[in-house]
Amino acid sequence: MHKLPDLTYGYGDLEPYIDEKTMELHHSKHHKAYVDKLNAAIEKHPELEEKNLEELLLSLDSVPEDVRMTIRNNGGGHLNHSFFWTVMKKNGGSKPAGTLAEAINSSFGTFEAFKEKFSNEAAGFFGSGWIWLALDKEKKALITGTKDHVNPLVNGQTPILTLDVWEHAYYLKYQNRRPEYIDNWWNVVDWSAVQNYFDGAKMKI
Ligand code: MN3
Repeated sequence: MHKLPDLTYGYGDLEPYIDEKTMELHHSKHHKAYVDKLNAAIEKHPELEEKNLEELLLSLDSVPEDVRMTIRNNGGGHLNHSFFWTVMKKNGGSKPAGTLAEAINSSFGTFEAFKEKFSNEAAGFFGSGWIWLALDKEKKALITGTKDHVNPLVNGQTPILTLDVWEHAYYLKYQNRRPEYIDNWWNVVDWSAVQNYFDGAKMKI
């Protein structure tokens, strides 16, 4: 059984940048629904219980067709949200240091240039999806966007930071002002968590 992970901070701890009500709905309703639907799909095919979430999403071709889209969408939703919660914290923000800062500078020039490019990709992304800072196989940092709940792992990239740009992530507080949500979100990024992912830490799920 897949489980909704606890947050390591309170729903109100990301205020005023991400409001308490949005966090509560996003975690306890949206994310929980993905977990519940994923579990319901797996119950129909108990042999799928042996695979962890990443394995399932990386081998969708071998998942029975009647639950393939359900597992793709809800398994992806579970994986991406579980990751998203871990790259934010109360009193986050500031900027990366050390090897992570070097990788960002190497790919984008400066941290400010990286932030601007990431923000522009996030603001301009059409529809529902995610914007990622990810590493390619040579550990070079890149920015990529994925539709729906696709995770860059399926493209051979390792995610180290993400931003949810589905409307449910910001609409209550920001309505159609997605760029304002993005600008404020930088204040809750947990760069030490991003550094850990850069160093090869695996998310526990
Ligand atoms: Mn979401």
